[in-house]
Amino acid sequence: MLAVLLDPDQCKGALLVNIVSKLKTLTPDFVFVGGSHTVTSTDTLIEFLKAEVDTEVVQFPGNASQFSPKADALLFLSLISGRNAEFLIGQHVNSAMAVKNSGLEVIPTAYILIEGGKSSSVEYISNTHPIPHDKVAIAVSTAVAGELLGMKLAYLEAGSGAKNPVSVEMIESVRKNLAIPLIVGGGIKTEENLKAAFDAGADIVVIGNAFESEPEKIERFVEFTKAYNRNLNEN
Ligand code: 1GP
Repeated sequence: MLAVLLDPDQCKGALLVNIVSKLKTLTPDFVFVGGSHTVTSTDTLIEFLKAEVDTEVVQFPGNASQFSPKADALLFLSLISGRNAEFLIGQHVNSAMAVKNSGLEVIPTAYILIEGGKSSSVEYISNTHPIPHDKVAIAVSTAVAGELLGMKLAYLEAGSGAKNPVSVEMIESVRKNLAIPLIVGGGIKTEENLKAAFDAGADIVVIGNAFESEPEKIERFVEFTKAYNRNLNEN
């Protein structure tokens, strides 16, 4: 499946209007909303998306202040590659009652940051170290720990705008050791990157930057994902 990521800090004005006009007719599987740096509610953006597009809107928040009860679901992310309590449990406590009272679908997510060839906003803002790109066994143990803790999704994140996406070897090994669905994102720019992530076992691929710089790619990537699924079903 394909998720189009809208970062409220990057995706606004004419760019937002352009992307939303495409999302009205194209149907990716999800629209994710969130960013590392935003410190306000995403209410207005989510309200706008819900009014304009048919795709499910899933929050992918960088902190508690981004929470909006207006989305369809919330990835309740715990940054388990890091050792900063604020992003393991602190932000969760801050938003817990608002999240619970909203009645929203909440998906506990093992969020795992992988080194992507350049320093990422997540790394800087969360003040955590990513798992080195080639340390597959550490990524596997981290994801399995998340699953054992009861998390319902694992997310391998190379960081927005990463130079190198998460490696095929790492995706394959994590996939092999997990029963829960696997999300992969960060630095995926081409159909080849997308195919490699799907082939390696990603259930959902998240793309932000590539669509912000070339919104016309959305159509190609949505079509590519549909064709990939048709192929899977036929074979
Ligand atoms: C970032 O995984 C997402 O959180 C998407 O990354 O912006 O590099 O596509 P890109």
